[in-house]
Amino acid sequence: MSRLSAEEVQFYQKNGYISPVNILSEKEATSFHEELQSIESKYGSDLSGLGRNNTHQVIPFIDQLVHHPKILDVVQSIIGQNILVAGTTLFIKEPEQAGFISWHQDAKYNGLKPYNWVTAWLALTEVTVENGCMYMWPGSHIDGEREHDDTYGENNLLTRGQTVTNVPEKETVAIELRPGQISLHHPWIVHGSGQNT
Ligand SMILES: O=C(O)CCC(=O)C(=O)O
Repeated sequence: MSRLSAEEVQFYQKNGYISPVNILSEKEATSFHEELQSIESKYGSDLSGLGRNNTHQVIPFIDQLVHHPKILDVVQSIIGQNILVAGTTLFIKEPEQAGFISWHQDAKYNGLKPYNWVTAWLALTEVTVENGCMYMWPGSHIDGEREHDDTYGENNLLTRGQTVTNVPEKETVAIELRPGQISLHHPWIVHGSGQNT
């Protein structure tokens, strides 16, 4: 059983995220990363665009990961035991690419209602400020929906470059992870991520 503690659940409810949570060993995460790379080389090109979405439906090890008992235990601590995997995305930031993700709220555009869901991100490699980790604005989920401007930024990895303006960047927290750790975030938390420098 690897449920979150009462303090961790309270932290999530207050701040809109919890991180890091240990799931896999670094060795296990690295071996999953190697498997992903071998799939990319077998098919002759890197996974890109829509090819990074819902890969749990076609890649057995990702299907195994979305049903990983430790991840399900942690998710259960937040939303209860009736769990449906609504989708998966691989956020791969190659060093030579300038992609970033502007400040946004997931619930604003992904269409899932009611807002009793949670996003869990698992790091297969080290995730740092330098290689484009996420940043969370603690407590920003409390007021619900915020206005977004569609910026269609050239290097913005969001489809419309949807952006919340006036985010107090000094209050935001970098979500750095070791391979095998996850972060979880609330549908209404304002968050974004930098590029891999
Ligand atoms: O992993 C990232 O870089 C960004 C993920 C994100 O913004 C999201 O979960 O909505």
